[in-house]
Amino acid sequence: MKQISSSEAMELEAKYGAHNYHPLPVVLSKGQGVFLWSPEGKRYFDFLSAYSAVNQGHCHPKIISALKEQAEILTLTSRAFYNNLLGVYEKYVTETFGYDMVLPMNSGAEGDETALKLTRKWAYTVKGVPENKAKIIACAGNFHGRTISIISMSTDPDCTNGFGPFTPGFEIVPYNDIPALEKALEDPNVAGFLVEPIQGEAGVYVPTEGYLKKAYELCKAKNVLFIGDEIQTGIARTGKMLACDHENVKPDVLILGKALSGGTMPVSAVLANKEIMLAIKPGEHGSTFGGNPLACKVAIAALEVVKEEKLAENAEKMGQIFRSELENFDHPMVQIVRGKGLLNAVVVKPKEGKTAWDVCLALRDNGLLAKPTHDHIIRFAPPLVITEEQTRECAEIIKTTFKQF
Ligand code: IF1
Repeated sequence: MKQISSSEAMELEAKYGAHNYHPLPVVLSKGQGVFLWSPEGKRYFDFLSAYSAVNQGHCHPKIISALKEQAEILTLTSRAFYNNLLGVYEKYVTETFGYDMVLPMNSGAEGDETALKLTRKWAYTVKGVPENKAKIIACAGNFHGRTISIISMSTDPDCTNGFGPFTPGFEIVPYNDIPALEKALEDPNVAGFLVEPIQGEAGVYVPTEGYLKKAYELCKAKNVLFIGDEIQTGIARTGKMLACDHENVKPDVLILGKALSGGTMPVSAVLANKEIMLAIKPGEHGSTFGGNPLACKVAIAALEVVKEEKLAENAEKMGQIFRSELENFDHPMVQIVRGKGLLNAVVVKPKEGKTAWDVCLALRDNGLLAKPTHDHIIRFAPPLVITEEQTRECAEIIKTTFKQF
């Protein structure tokens, strides 16, 4: 196929594609490891990692060969029949994260929707909440996906304006606020508490040490399911296999996505123990592609890479280097540096009308790709395969770029 130029690519998207995004003006046509290239051959360090979906690095050879091999054998059977890889994958992923069972889905939003349905079903059939009275508590500033029920929990007008009416049964509490959660848990109809261990979209909002543990204990005391959305924070991103591991919290319901496939295809999963998972009976939930053999093969390879290459340990080490480099950097626009592992962000103070967006444009020109979230926060999240030398080089690029302002 003819290689189109960056400008042609952007023109085509503007003309034929829905305008549901405002991308940074850069076009990518090749990825390998921590690098991305434009059609014109310019190389960039990827500091977004497709929002933590390519933790293993772009086009990881082991994951790609698993994808290619299975693609020529069997890609999809639907769950109307069994296939030879789903059980093997289910055993592998449940043993990896320490749960009895897994319900395989595709996108992260489908993972969250599945967790919400599972929690409600458990509330009615196990906890004994009256039918249609189940409530799920979520946090202000959350991001769990874009479906109508999920945005019904959102406090971000960009996610909700013009999409009503909304699904009932959700209550919002401030994030990182134990007293507020304790009060909300007084309601006997509460079925679950859905939380991101670190709020990614909110701007890498790391809660107070002990928040997750205390929240978990309060849920346990009220027989409420602690639902951990680790779609962005999981799979080694924050320096542990799961961000909840930093506080030794084991969610009753765990939601995974993104890097579960190493960024090759949508693969998500909901993990829980038997007494919760078996609340959903045959025929009550599923999806055409959920648990397809191609996804199973790829997800096993993607998780093996995380373990074999010790990506959690590397994320921990490189994250400390990255934050220390930037914390010692004095610049009027760099207000706060925060994060865990290789999920970090810089809160930018506008200067003479220049904003985080302008900084990201300049970073792009200097060969590093990152994107602002909520106007004034730049998230820095490279693939977890980044080396120490590359980490230091990128910290220099970021500092040099800020010095241009
Ligand atoms: C977009 C944000 C990040 C997620 C968590 C579930 C999902 C996501 C914690 C849903 C997805 C993506 C979606 C993408 C941009 C990106 C994002 F900016 F939207 F909020 F990462 F922070 N739970 N996050 O982060 O997974 O259905 O997308 O597979 O929609 O713009 P998905």
